[in-house]
Amino acid sequence: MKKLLLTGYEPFLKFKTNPTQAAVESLEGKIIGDYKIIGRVYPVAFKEINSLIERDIEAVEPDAVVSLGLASGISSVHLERIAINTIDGREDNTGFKPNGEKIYENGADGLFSKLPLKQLETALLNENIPVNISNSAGTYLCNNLMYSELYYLQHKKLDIPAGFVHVPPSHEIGIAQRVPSWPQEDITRAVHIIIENLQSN
Ligand code: PCA
Repeated sequence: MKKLLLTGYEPFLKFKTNPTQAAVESLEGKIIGDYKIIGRVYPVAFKEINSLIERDIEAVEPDAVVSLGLASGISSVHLERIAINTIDGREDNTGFKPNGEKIYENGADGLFSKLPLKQLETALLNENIPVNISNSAGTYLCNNLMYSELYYLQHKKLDIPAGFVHVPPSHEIGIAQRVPSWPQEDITRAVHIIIENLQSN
């Protein structure tokens, strides 16, 4: 049985929950399509994230990696196309505030997703899930994780589907922050559909 490493994030900044944590926890251990799901929930910590994803790829030896993050303000699933070699923005959960540093000194400016984005977009639309292919994963932890994941796989010559998906807030956050939100079950269902449709195009 193939293994899929599914990662989410813990709550951060003003968000008291993170729908990606709930999605990972509910899909962990399940068999979806070709894959057994191995779930991990990461801390929102710049100084830890590179070694966490490297450690987990090494330990799990996944056949695919799907990483998830919350993006407040979006109202569709965002299939991220590219990660860029920089970190910037608000402070993380340890109090560290990035300031435009590179993630890897000698890394490429950008690394493209290794998920079949067009195929996933079609699959989600067919299931009536609003979705867009996004051309920026930002400069915060999610972009950092996407970049370091793709960098590590490239470095190890591991040619497997891998990439990043941003999801909208769940209603809990939507109500507290007055931002567009989705039911948690739709967010989890979108992730399920993505995994079911990962088979190479
Ligand atoms: N979203 C943030 C970091 C953690 C999360 O779930 C981001 O988009 O960078």
